[in-house]
Amino acid sequence: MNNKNERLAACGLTQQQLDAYWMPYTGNRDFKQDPRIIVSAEGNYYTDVDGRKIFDGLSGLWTCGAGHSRPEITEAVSRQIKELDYAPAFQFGHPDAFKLAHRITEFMPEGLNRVFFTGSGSESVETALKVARAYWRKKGMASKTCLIGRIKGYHGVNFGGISVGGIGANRVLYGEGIEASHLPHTMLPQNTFVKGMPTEGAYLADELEQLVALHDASNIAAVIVEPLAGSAGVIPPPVGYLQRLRDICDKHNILLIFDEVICGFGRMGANTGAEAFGVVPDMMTIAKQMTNGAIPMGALVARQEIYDTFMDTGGKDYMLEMPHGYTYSAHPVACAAGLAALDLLEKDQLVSRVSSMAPKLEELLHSLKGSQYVTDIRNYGLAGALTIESAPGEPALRPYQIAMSCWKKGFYVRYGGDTIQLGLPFTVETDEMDRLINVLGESIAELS
Ligand code: PXG
Ligand code: PLP
Repeated sequence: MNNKNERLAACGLTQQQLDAYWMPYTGNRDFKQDPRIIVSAEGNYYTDVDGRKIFDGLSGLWTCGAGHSRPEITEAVSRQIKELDYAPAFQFGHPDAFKLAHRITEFMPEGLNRVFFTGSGSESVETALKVARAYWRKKGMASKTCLIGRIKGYHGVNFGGISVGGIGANRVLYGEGIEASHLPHTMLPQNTFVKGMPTEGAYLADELEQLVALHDASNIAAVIVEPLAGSAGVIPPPVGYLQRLRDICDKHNILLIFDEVICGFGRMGANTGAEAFGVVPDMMTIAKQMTNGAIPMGALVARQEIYDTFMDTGGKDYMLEMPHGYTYSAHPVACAAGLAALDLLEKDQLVSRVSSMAPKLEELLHSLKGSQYVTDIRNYGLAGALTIESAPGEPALRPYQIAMSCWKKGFYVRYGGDTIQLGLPFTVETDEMDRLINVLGESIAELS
């Protein structure tokens, strides 16, 4: 169907309905001229309103690694919604919340064993930043408030997250945020086209010493980084970099937070980015893959000592130790989805499947080196990205054109900034990767 009105009619939509929806992170005007409407999904494929099967090259939005509509998850969700559709999260609990919290601690690196539930990655980040400040206050060090992020970091869209975030486009419209400083990013010119982790660049972590010299450690609460930067275009950490950040944080009594909303739950070929890169943070934010994307959910996972600090200084037992929480924290249906998603990850051994398929993605993706406008290629686990040389004055144009061409050819890939991003389903087959990379190559070749 090339005609927009035919397509709307086929899914029973009117122009007014199309207009009513203010779409997130979308070129609304472009979309509404030529809507891309998905009506169902199964395994590694979507079906669009034209009845076309489309390969899911980003696992949703980095959410659905186990593939779509897995019966184990949909059945757990339907069972739960029939039995317990909602339970208040404040002052009351339901069994699955405790079970999921415990399952998550088993999945985490040793030491991260207290789980605070949220409804999304953005909420997890706000929770982490608030806990970091409150932790130091509880310890009698109330001046430790400054938060340090990193250039190119993505930490969701709320005010704390965009303040520590380092993607200019996500900040400029919104005015003043909260007190934050930024480490430099780790994309060195000499690391272009490096496969996996670059060997050069650990020294960039030493910039944290400069920020400590500037602000003084007595004023710094925490450093937050994605172990591998996802949204900015899959930037793996240089070898030794995260370890060096860990060491400097320890030296100066600064909390280290890993934002693992993309890295967590298998994408790196290990349970977490922390495990893949061998560095354990003090707190970790998770979301997305946690429920295989089926129901919105996120969490903050903290070291016990952080939790205990709140418990030990919380006044009378019936008083709140931390006035913070969301209406949908530990939503019973989300908890059921979370438990089923973890079961599935383990039953199908999907984490080790990621590490066994990763070399193939690396080989195929890097075969695009030499294609016109491709100025860098990066990969780790089942994540990969291309940097595309800007068209004059329009850095986002070519990635958009590439992604739209792929969509027309039956492949969904993500475009953002000057990059094309892939986050393959953990269930991807080699021939699907072959076809995806071929189509990507064709779409790049078509650019004028
Ligand atoms: N932290 C990180 C590291 C993320 O990647 C968030 C926080 C925010 O999560 P919520 O659930 O509030 O969206 C994210 C989300 C992309 C893309 O294509 C990435 C995200 C979201 C949408 C698209 O790179 N990351
Ligand atoms: N705004 C109002 C008026 C509310 O009553 C609440 C929650 O009770 C919120 C915002 C926060 O909503 P949530 O808990 O879903 O983040």
